[in-house]
Amino acid sequence: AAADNPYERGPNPTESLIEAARGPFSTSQTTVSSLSVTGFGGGVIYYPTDTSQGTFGGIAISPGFTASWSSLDWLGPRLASHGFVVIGIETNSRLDQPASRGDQLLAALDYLTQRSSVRSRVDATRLAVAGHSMGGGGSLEAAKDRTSLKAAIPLAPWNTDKTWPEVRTPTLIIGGESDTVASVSSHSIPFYNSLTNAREKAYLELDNASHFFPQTSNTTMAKYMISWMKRYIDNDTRYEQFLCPGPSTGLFSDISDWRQTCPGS
Ligand code: 9J3
Ligand code: ZN
Repeated sequence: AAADNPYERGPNPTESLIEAARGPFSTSQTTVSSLSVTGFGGGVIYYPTDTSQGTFGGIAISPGFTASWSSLDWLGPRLASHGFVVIGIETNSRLDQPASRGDQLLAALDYLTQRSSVRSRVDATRLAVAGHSMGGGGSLEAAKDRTSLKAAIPLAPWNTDKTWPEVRTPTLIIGGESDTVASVSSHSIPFYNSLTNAREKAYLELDNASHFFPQTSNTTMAKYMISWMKRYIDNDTRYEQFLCPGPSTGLFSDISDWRQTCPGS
């Protein structure tokens, strides 16, 4: 019950709740001009309109190489409607590399919690990062640099650095089985294997998915992102049922691989 966990938000989860196009919270959004911030390129903030339940955790998300936030923007309301304040960022340059994207994700979280118009809605102690491709590589960089982050979700991550023992943050890597830009054999899987000090980790591989799976609405990706963010930003153990044991990977699944360190094991 909420009495046991002050960060719990929303009803008891069901499979249909986490698969739905929207979660239980109504959301609004506000654009952040690049001219009003430093350290990243502006973006869009999505937030629950409800102010009656206390603060929400915060999530910063980076697009990939040459892409803008609009490439991922379906994720803004999808995640915010489950009770998170989400900032989807523009990078300073669309050519920025993963280490820079990591720094920009952290600058965006600092902006969100310290200066943004919604700062009073965000709990600055419960923050997370995600991103696509070089933005996914950037989310590993951000977690390495700021071990207080509660969750990280690299999506089809790309990075020349293959080893991430410095990361402590619970990290869910989502890869596409048929990705030829950031192949899972050279990126997601070595990254997952190298997360030897992450408090928890999981690897979700989407069957036959290309590098660009995060750029269109994807129910499987969304339901595990929501579950991971709820479990580790909100410490909401009601979501553990979707993560441990994880999904099946059989003939009729759209998941080709699932690996994890089950919470508590
Ligand atoms: O952000 C990405 O899509 C990275 C993949 C890539 O284009 O790497 C080649 C330099
Ligand atoms: Zn397959």
